[in-house]
Amino acid sequence: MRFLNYIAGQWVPPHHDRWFANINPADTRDEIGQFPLSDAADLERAVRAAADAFGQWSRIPAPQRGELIRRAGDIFHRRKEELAAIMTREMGKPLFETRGDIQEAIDTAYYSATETRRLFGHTTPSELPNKMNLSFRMPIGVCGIITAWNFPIAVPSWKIFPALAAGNTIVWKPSDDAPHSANIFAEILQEAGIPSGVFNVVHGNAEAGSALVEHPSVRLIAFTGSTATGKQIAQRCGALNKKVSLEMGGKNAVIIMDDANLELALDGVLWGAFGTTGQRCTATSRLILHAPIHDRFLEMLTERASKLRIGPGLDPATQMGPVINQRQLEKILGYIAIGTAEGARLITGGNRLTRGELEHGFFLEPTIFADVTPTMRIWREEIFGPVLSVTRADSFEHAIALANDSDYGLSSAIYTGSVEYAFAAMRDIEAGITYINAPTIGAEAHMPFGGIKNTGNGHREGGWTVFDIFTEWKTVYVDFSGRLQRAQIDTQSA
Ligand code: UN1
Repeated sequence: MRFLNYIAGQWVPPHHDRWFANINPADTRDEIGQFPLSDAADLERAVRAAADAFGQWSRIPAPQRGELIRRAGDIFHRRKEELAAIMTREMGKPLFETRGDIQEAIDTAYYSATETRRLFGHTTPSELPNKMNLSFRMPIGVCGIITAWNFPIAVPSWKIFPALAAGNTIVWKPSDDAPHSANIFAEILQEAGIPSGVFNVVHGNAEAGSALVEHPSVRLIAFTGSTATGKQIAQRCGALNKKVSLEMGGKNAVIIMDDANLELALDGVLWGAFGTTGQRCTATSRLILHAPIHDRFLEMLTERASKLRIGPGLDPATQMGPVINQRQLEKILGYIAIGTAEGARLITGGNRLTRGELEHGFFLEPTIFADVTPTMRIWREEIFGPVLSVTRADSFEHAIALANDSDYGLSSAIYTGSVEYAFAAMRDIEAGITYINAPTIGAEAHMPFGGIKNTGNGHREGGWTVFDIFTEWKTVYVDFSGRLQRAQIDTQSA
């Protein structure tokens, strides 16, 4: 079956007759369909449609745009089960997780819809008499959105709904590992009544992504994906003077102190490290254990990790699904070999799973390395798979130093019973997000989301802060004095 691009409210084939296959990672014999391998000509059509739609869309009163976004949230709610199955089939995570992914988009839709009645600006006193100062948010224009496959609906929704709420139009290049979900997104926005051309989907690989970045009418790029790709995009956007917002990699640490509730910490580490098969930018990939509990916790963790039920995400008994594709499977196995060669101690997992039906998918064992040191590559580099690197800390200060010994800074967590440790960690951990007695995953739609160091470039999606990405400020001075008033000059002190 062939799926199409969504441009100017129409479903259209790619300009050149080129297609790519979308495969179920749990069973590679199952092809979901062929999707357009679009090029610059397809992008040209989509960007033109978005540019043409901008004038009218941006002038619709924001609360009316919000009403359409709210409707989209309702339709996501109605189609949740159907869409969860589509997502699981194309990207592998279990159904309970894909349902959560859609819920995050529903939450974001409702949040963005209500924000259209705020979008607050500031008014300030003027330094001159009979003059008024105000400021408000303006939309930017055509926004280019490029996203990853691990949250095929939630993460795009973090960008799409606020961008629309603010009055922008969109061209979205979704991941070629989760294109079917993107088409459902388009169907839902169409049904919700988002006018033709306001929202466009163009499928493809890096060629399509780069045509989007390069297009002169695209004023902003919002990207979620790898740090390597994000940096390349940022360089191009720098050269072209485009606004760019980047959500990139993570190497998120959990600290467990000796006064922690270890059962609680155990559940949190398992969920953080092996939820979504470790394929989250917020996944727990480093574990720092306070020396007095190190051996005991490692034992508890190994036992539970080795019992996780691995299988196809469509099977309700499955706790951890496959990884996304062959390339990623090989990359993760490569890191496991690197960890062993670097001298880390492999305490569980490490292998591909091929028993029975699993041989047709990209299944890996949950893998844990102990005695990892901060110079090792498995400590420093984002693996994006079910691999956890564990180390030992002699003290709280040592634990914080280890957590901060990273080139990334997205999420982090500490498990402790002590107010002193908790508050010191909130202050001292270098990361955009810190959880106290909770795992590194679990961001909510209405709070800022993003990270420091190699994770981001200073922007925050989610919550009110996302509007700093998708708007520009207009400052307005209204002088009703009827005469020339000179700021700074007429107000000089003697
Ligand atoms: C991502 O991995 O790109 O907090 C986003 C979480 C999710 C979002 C993850 N709500 O893990």
